[in-house]
Amino acid sequence: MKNYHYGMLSLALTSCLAAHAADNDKTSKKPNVIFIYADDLGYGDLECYGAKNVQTPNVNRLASEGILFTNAHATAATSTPSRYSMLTGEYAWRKPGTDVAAGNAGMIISPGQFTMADMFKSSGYATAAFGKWHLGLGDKTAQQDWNAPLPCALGDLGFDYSYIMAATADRVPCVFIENGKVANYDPSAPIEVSYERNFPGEPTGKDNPELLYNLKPSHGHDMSIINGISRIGFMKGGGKALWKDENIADSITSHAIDFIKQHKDEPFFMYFATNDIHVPRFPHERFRGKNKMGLRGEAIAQFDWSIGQLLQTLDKMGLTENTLIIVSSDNGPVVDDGYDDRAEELLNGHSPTGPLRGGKYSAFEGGTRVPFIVHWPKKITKPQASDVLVSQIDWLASLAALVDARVPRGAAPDSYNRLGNLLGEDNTDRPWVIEQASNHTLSVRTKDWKYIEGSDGPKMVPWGPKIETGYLNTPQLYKMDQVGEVKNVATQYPEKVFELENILRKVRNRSISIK
Ligand code: NG6
Ligand code: CA
Repeated sequence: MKNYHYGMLSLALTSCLAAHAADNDKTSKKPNVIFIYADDLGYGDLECYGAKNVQTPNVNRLASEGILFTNAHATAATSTPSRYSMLTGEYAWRKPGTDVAAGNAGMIISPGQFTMADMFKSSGYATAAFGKWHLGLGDKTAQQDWNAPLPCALGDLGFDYSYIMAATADRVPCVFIENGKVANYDPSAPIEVSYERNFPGEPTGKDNPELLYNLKPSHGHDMSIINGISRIGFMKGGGKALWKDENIADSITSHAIDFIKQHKDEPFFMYFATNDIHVPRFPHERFRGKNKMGLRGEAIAQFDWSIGQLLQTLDKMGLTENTLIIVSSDNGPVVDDGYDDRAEELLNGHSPTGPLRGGKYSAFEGGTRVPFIVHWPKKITKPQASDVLVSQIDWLASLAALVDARVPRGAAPDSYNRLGNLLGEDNTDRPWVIEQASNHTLSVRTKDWKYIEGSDGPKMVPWGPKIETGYLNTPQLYKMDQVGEVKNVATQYPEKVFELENILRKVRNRSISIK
């Protein structure tokens, strides 16, 4: 009896100790990290940021359990430079060839560069990328053979696994690339791609508008037709490897879920870059007719659904607690970006930028101030909204600090460890943030001011989208205690203009640093 009792006690004790050890193990275990990187999602496009015409319950959940940032900035107002800077920690404007890339651009990040994925990998993480890439593939622009493994791809940049779109959904090739090879390759339909000339006999949106049964262009986008939608660039073949736009979110999401399941027992880093809500907006049937903003609203709902799927998977596997999730966007929003999807007429009072001026492409805040949410239940226990000034350029150095990774000397030169900001433990503003507009005009944003350097360029985006560029041939200065750039006060505060100009000059020539 006695023995039995002792036995029970010791059994209970051992299992208690074991549980404790497991607990310790769990607490010391590195968090999984998931970047959910939306495309063209504006500061005002999510319900938790004030959107009224669309429900985003899954992002709302992340915001209400984590930190919702109201003064967070992408580094550029278009995709390629923004992604380049975020993934390498180097401002894209330092490196030629980082503007919006064609679908047959060669790899823009060179294999020798240190990337976010290298950083996580060096710290023992399994790493993967899903969805929109838009940073080039293969070693030479326009020379890729899409029918064979590409000589360099994401595996050379630190990603163990990748299932991506070469560029954007509005650019050919319209196939997924899995680990550097066309996924679901169809040998009966060899793939050819050109951004210069069409292939004989292939229809285009321009010459064969009767074949555009899914979406018609409003400007540009009148070249090869895939899935009843014309694109930028020419492509031939593809066969069963060609994507269907309505299934893109499902494909990306299901591959990401598989990756989570496969790596549930080791720390993983996942770059989950959605196609939503970039054009062509063509979400799955099950989202149709459910939003009064039409396709653009439905694409936002689909974006939120993808997040819900990831969360459900993490919840089911007991991984949510120790997974750090970041939700953000590569640049600000645009309404008509080249397809006749009625986005403009159906806004129904919705403002994609919220109260901000400008939008995608623009030097104004709407171009680069984006939604930003950090969720990590184990560490962030006090949900909050934070107006601390932060930039995506710092993600690399900050997360390196979190996972104890060493960044090689000279790598990620513009990225600073601001981990305290991201976790809500330090609300000191970044002293300045640099933003790049689509014509390379740079701005310096501080907590209180915004300086936009003088530049050539029209007042409005000249090719279709109705967006103020923020360009002026003299320097502009705005007080940021008013939301959005209200009044240019450059002539009233010449010393302030000088001070911010000076910061920009020093950042350019790398003679300034911050803590
Ligand atoms: C523009 C495209 C636009 C979009 C953008 C890149 C035209 C007329 N417009 O050139 O539709 O693709 O490039 O967007 O072609 S981004 O979000 O990937 O930067
Ligand atoms: Ca974008």
